Amino acid sequence: MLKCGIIGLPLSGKSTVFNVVTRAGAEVKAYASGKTDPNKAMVNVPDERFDHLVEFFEPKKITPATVEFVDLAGLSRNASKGEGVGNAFLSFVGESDALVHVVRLFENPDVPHPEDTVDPVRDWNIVEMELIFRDLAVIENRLSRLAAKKKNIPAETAEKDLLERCQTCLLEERPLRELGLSAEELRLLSGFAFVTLKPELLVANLDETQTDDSMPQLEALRRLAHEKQIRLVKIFGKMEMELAELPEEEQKEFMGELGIAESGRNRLISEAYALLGLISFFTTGKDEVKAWTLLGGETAVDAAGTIHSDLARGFIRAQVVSYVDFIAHDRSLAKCREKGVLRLEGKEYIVADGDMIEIRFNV
Ligand SMILES: Nc1nc2c(ncn2[C@@H]2O[C@H](COP(=O)(O)OP(=O)(O)OP(=O)(O)O)[C@@H](O)[C@H]2O)c(=O)[nH]1
Ligand SMILES: [Mg+2]
Repeated sequence: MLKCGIIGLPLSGKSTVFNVVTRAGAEVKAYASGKTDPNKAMVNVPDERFDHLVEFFEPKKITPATVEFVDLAGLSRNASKGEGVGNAFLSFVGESDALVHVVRLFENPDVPHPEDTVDPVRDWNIVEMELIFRDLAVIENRLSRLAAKKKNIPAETAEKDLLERCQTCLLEERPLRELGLSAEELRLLSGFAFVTLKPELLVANLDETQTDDSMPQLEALRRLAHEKQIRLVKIFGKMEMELAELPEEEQKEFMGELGIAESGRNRLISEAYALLGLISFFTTGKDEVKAWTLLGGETAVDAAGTIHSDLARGFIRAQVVSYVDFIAHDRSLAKCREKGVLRLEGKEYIVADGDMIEIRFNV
């Protein structure tokens, strides 16, 4: 199961954002909770195509794609040195596939700021440095073990070279994701669970009164996001959390009044899904309409294996039509076949986002 870990300084609004996304109703306090066991919840990935297919097929069962969100304790300065919730926190970060980094823009005299003032760029840097320190410590540990050996085998020498490159990058205060490592190098490093390799989404947590899109702190954050090539999402945390607790109808009404087109919830989930490089394919029918998740670049046989290992083992062909073509041809498979947009693909076919797939197999 894919996991998005929500990180940030204490009292930046992480649990609030978690509630916006998951509607799980996690506890939100005006003082740092310092708890180490994270809140977790699964969410359905919003997808209009999926909704449309459900409407059309009217299946007995509906199974949307899901992602898990994990709300972690606040990471403070010196966490990598074991202060605060330190190590427990960092091990949870290591288990996440992607990071949702919440920074505080909201002013709220009732909620203290661990650094006393609101300064999102500074806060982002504090957390980022802690993540860098964590990865550096892992590397130093491994390098000293390798150095302690009398003789390194060739694989260890290669590992050492790669780790030293990573170390240099981190010492320049750059995250490992900026190093542009090859798939092979990433595979070699996968056991270390480096946290600065994880894709990151930046969430600016605003108070509902901060509607000025050009406020200096938001601009500064935008520049940072641009420079670091991180996606930035704005959230009116407290207000959207309250909104998320209302029934769907009332939410729409409120959003209309506030001039928000898409809820922060939907935006955040979709962004996180895209951040993870995930795509969806669909299986459809009267029994069930289901959205399945693949990594971009995976093949028809991977798709088959996601559904059931038997389908991968006995794979013959995949019958594929894209959602867009299906809609364009009156939602008729017969018409799609006639026009040649319904295809039979082999094992190596790279699945595209929105493909509707039926696996032909024989076991
Ligand atoms: N005014 C305002 N207050 C907010 C906003 N977001 C969060 N808060 C308040 O800030 C306090 C902390 O919010 P949480 O979501 O618990 O923050 P957290 O980052 O999870 O805190 P820890 O888990 O203790 O590190 C709560 O009292 C929230 O109501 C916001 O957008 N506007
Ligand atoms: Mg919290």
